[in-house]
Amino acid sequence: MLFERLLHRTSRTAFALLSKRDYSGGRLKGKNVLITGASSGIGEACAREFAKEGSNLILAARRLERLENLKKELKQQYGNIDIHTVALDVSKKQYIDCAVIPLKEKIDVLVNNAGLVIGVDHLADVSEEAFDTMMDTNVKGLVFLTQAILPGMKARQTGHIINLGSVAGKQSYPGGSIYCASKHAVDAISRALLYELVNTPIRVSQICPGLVNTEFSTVRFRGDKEKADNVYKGVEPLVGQDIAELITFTASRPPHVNICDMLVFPTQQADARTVHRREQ
Ligand code: NDP
Ligand code: 8X3
Repeated sequence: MLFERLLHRTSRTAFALLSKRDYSGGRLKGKNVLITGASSGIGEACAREFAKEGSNLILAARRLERLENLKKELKQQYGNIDIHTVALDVSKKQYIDCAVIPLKEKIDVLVNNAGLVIGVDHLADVSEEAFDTMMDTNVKGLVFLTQAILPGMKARQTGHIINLGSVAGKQSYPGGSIYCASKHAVDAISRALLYELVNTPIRVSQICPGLVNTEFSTVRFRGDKEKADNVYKGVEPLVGQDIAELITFTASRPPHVNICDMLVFPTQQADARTVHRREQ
């Protein structure tokens, strides 16, 4: 009995220690982190994870009210960090040019996360509007924002750019031509940047998730929640926090370590089209 109680207490202590594991080594404390698309999903989860690590946050998205609510919540939880919010549509270059991005010259980590997919139309039927929206957001937005932030990183000879790629940037599938093209572009841009910055201390990483249950599919199906939920039926998808933890892990490696490219699936996914689903 005594032995059992001792064992129980020891395993509880071990669990408590494990759950407090500090993989970041405190390296993110006080860093200025700009996250685009922080009003939902992966971006919002990133805000929570970086806040937990003591980073200062600059949160950008179109839905300012959501950012303000998130800021309020995180400020209550972690009073000692600075949090700024920016209403920003990354698909409009003129908005990026004239947006007041707090600490623009002092961004340590840029998480280029804002992105979307519209529809599952085959190429022949893709509207020009959907085409433009995906390219302007996922590719041009990422490029223009990087162009706005990179000079400050170069001047300070420090920084980390973390781009949200996708399995769709490694592999195309029917009904995803333009989205896949946009994420293949993110893949190409991330790699080119890696070469261009190899002689600097600035790091470039790409995180490429498979199925993550966020508002992503609801946006894809233009608000049709039932169709969106079907995407995750019979499988346990990733959630925003799973990716956010990998992003903070990536950002918190020592300066000589760069995780360049990370492909992340739920365990029951093997590629963009191969997903093992339980019988319903
Ligand atoms: P969500 O739809 O939950 O979040 C998307 C975020 O992007 C929102 O905060 C949205 O904010 C923002 N956003 C969209 N358009 C713009 C714009 N023009 N300007 C500024 N912000 C914008 O989806 P996820 O969190 O899943 O997506 C985040 C990233 O992860 C995307 O790049 C996506 O391609 C990628 N990804 C997602 C996967 C998934 O399965 N969910 C898998 C692989 C990659 P707002 O509407 O307020 O502007
Ligand atoms: C999102 C993953 O498979 O819907 O980038 O394209 S997928």
